[in-house]
Amino acid sequence: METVIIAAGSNLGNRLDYLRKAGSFLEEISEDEIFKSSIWESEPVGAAKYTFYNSVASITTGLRAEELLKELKDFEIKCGREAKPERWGPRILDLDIILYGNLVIESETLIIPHPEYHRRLFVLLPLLEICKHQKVPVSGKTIEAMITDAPKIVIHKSNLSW
Ligand code: PH2
Ligand code: MG
Ligand code: MG
Repeated sequence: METVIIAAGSNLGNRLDYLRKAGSFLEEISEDEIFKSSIWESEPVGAAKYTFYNSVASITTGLRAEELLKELKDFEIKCGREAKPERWGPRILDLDIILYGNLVIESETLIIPHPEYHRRLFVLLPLLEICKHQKVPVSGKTIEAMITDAPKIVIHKSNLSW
């Protein structure tokens, strides 16, 4: 069993509804209680457009990382996401593996830890809510330290629950 951090984002359609669906799905696949951050509203980063709802969850799973990735992709598609979306195009639901225990892998299909998350406040601020003191693999940095160094964006914590 591993503790896995998954980031959820949506910037298309009924964003809250999609995050709530994702929350129920993560509860179903987790072998233990899951921990969910608040929902944060954040400006699009990179070439993306439209404001996102973002959140992160910590789950427990016996699935291997590649198997978990497949489950997440299948669920995105089941919710109505296109199978081959544009890189920066709007998405009803994006579920990314951020950390998988202390695993470090770099394959054709999967890089863990997620290669960009340490620069993304829309992942780091929710992550701080659910695991404050964790030091992460590879850099050994704390989440607080990554937050200090990450590029600033417009981001607000909402009162919505998922
Ligand atoms: N996801 C991206 C690109 N840009 N910006 C925000 N604010 N939130 C996201 O989830 C996001 C993004 C690619 O998946
Ligand atoms: Mg993704
Ligand atoms: Mg993503």
